Amino acid sequence: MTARVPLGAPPLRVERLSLPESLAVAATGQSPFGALGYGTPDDLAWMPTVNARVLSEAGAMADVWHASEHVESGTTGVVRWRCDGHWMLGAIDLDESVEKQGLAALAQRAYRDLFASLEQTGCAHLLRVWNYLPQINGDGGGLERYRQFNLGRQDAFVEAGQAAFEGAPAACALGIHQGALCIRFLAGRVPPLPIENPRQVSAYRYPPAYGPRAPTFSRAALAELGGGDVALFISGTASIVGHETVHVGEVITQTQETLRNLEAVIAAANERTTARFDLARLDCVVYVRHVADAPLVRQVLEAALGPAAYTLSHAVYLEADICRQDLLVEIEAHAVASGALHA
Ligand code: 3EB
Repeated sequence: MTARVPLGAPPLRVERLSLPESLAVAATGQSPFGALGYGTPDDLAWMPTVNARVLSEAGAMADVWHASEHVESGTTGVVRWRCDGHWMLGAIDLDESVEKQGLAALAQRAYRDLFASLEQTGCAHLLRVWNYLPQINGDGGGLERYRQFNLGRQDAFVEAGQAAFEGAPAACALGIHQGALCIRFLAGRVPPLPIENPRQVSAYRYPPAYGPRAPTFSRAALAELGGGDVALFISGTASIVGHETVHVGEVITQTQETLRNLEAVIAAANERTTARFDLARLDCVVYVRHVADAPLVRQVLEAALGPAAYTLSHAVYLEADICRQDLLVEIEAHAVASGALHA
């Protein structure tokens, strides 16, 4: 028996589907709670999309979330959200050419509204955040745009009284070539359990060499979903040991190091739950800076996991810039397994 998810809360479920499968789910009339689309059309209100080129053969994909059938949608400032009273999915798209604000100020405004939307819906706890920034490695007037983003994001967390260090949500931050500043998030009524990676310095403790403000995220988070299930949300994971990039310029060894980091995060998570998570059973998104590297990354995954691994057949490959100029690949993931969090 799980006691932490409030009584009466519908269990949250997720499935990774092709675009046609996702549209078929929606066509049954039982409109899904919400989805995060990869390379999907940008006109589906329930499926905010990530504006990055899909490199995997299956083409456009979506992570479709299901909760109760009573989904309310609304807006809070710049946030569009869907909420069933227990779980919430939110999306922000801010076009910098329209907003005429620097990226730090824009990020701060986006996160201010994000926290206001959590308050409005009562889903006070962030389970996972996905950040997509146009030209992430570009110069934003003397400071790299990712570093500007980190400034505004941390300011907003501190201003809202949200955990900006220990207890920060699981997240990723990737660069898209063009489009709006996009933030997507999943929230619930129960705080998740943050997980760090013993091989890496916590990102919120990165030294100032990486920018005036540290990135605001935990390496992973565990959350009970109801129905006896636990979710593991693994943040963007790359070839970083301690706080330093390793294997600069080498996509194959960067991928191998990334897998070691994923293993370490999964092992740390497994210590905190009766659920069993496994590198070979993840829904991954693999971001590659250079399209030509995608087959090499795939070969490393296949060699490490075996050709029949679930992780391999369910991975979505996207072309994206990684937040550090010297990183060529980043992998994020989620998984759901039956179990409970340790008391
Ligand atoms: C790293 O480990 C790689 O700024 O939200 C990974 C996940 C990274 C999330 C973020 C950045 C973020 O530092 C970059």
